[in-house]
This record gives sequence, C-alpha cells and structure tokens, in this order.
Amino acid sequence: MKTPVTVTVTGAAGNIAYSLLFRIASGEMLGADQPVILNLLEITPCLEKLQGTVMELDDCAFPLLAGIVATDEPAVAFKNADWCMLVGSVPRKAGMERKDLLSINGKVFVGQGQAIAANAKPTCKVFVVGNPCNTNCLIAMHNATGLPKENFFAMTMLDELRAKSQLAAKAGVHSSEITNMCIWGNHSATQYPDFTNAKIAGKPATQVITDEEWLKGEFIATVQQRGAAIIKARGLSSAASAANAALMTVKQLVNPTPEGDWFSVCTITVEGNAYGLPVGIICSQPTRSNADGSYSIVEGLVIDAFSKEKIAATCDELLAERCDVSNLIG
Ligand code: NAX
Repeated sequence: MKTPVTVTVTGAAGNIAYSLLFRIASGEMLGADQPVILNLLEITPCLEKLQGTVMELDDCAFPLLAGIVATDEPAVAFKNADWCMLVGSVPRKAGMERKDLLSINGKVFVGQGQAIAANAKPTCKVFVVGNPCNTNCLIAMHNATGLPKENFFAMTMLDELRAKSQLAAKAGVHSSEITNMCIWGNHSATQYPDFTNAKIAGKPATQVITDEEWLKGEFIATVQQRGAAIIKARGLSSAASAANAALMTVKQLVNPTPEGDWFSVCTITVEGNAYGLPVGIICSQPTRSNADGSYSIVEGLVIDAFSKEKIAATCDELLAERCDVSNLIG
C-alpha cells in the first residue's frame, strides 16, 4: 500500500466541492492505488453543513480514503498537505465591483498563502479554483514565502473543455478528437481559446472548420460567456463541470502529457518567456507535464496577428488585476 497523499480542499461545503470530494476519494484524481487523506477547510458558519458532507463521505466507505479532517482553522487544514485545492472564495454580490471582489478575496488568499507556507509540505502544489482565480493564485503565491513559484496553478481547464466541446459540435465529431486546445490568459470573459493551433482528428481545426467568421466570433464568445449562460439556465454556477475540470487539471499535472498534445493551466510567467508575455502574472498557457513531475510551457507555436491581439488584451486585464492588489503582494 502506498503512503497516503494529503489533499486539502477549501470551500469544502460548497457546490463544487460536493462534486469534487467524492471523485478524489474514489481514486479518480491521483490513481486507483493511491490512498488519500482529505483535509477540509470551511468558514465557521458552514462547519455543520460540512459535517453532512463528511457523513456522506463516510457512508461511501471508499477503500482509498485514509482519513478526513474537517476544520475552520487553516493551520490544521494545510498541515502536511501535498495538494492544496483552493476552491472556496466569497462570491460576487449584486453591486460589487471587480475591485471589491479582488480585495475581499485577496485578503483570504494572503492568509491561506501564509498558512500553506507554514504548514504544508515544502513540495506541495497549490491549485486555485476560487475566483478571480488567476489573481487569487498570484496573491497566495506571493504570501507563501519559501515555496517554489512554479508550484502554483489556477484553473482554465473548464474553459478548455468547453472550447473542445464547441469545436466538436461544429465539426460533427466526438470531443475526444479535439486536441491541442489552449486557453490563453485570464479565466474571465477576456480569455482567448486559441483555435488557430487546435487540431481536429490530427488536422488543423481551421482546415476542418472553414467558417472563419464563426471561429473568430461566435466560438470565442460562446466559450467566454459559457459560465454566465450556465448561471442563466441553471440558476446556479457550474459545479459538476468545474469539479470535473479541477480533477482533470490535477490528473494532467501528475501524469506525463501524451506526445504532441498540451493542456491549459495558469502558471507564473517568467523572464524570457517564449511568447513575450508580461512577466509575473498567473497566465493560462499551453503546458505539458513531464515524466519527472515538472511541467514545461510549449514553445514554438505560431501566434498570428489575430491571436496576438487577443492574448495582449487578456494579459492587460491580468496586469490591471495585479495592480489592484499591489498592496497584497508586497
Ligand atoms: P459555493 O459558494 O457553493 O462554495 C464556496 C464555499 O467556500 C462556501 O461553502 C464558503 O463557505 C466557502 N468559503 C468561503 N470563504 C472561505 C474561506 N476563507 N475558507 C474556506 N472556505 C471558504 O461556490 P462554488 O460553486 O463551490 O464555487 C467556488 C468557487 O469556484 C467560486 O469562487 C467560483 O466563482 C469559482 N469557479 C471557478 C471556475 C474556474 O474555472 N476557475 C469555474 C467554476 C466556478 O465559477
């Protein structure tokens, strides 16, 4: 039996966590032979609700679930964590500006970054889902003194999977035929789903879907606005699909990427990066996982003038968000 891996999930009584925790506990995320300990963090008023989820986890009698800790104390929740999945955050309320949301959640991610640095394993990986996820991740990273910056990730996998599903529907193929789909930039309405480098059954997507107007217009808008469309239809934001995407991201990060393909995840942009992206933002880029557990940004993709403009716009938004939280990132 392998040593259990400790996975901390914040916002553990929330909607996404309700879909996510059971799949982690079943072994779907880290492997069918990998025991896990779930450390669940909630705010105090939600601890009772969290107990309900814990009871349901118990009632599944998952063979791989080696322990559950449910708490409202970050220091306890992040103790010895291998993976910190930061799902919880305060939702945007009517009348709230983006800046207000950044500031309210920003403070949470300052505290969680510090608690992770003080309590989690020094090798731990931190994956942010709670919105605005890119900038929350940036804040946690800056406050987790001593942890490697490359161990911080934010989620655009849901956007990637949405883009794949739209391309598949348009081309009349199964979504598994869509590869090499990258979301660039921010997980927001400025994100750029890069159809120019995507493939359908191994061929450039632009050769299979020749309706350029659709690709440049409706396709991008549909992917960018999909979250809002789901809220309108369901009355609630995406939860099961977001949990699925979170699980898929971690799976992608712990397993080598199939030859020739890549996936989307937001990571810190570094000096001398291949696409001239602004340095020091948490930006979604085409990524590959290596056999040794590290990751690389895919270099050498052709970025045409249309893509360049879209990528610049979403990076500008990330720079503006960084500016709004400059007091929280030192
Ligand atoms: P819910 O409101 O159902 O759950 C959030 C939970 O977080 C609540 O139970 C709340 O008590 C808890 N929480 C708040 N502050 C906390 C803190 N300081 N420590 C621990 N727990 C805390 O939201 P849910 O639908 O689960 O969504 C969670 C987050 O994911 C939201 O910020 C949402 O915007 C974001 N999303 C991100 C996506 C992405 O692609 N990156 C897509 C889906 C989703 O919109």
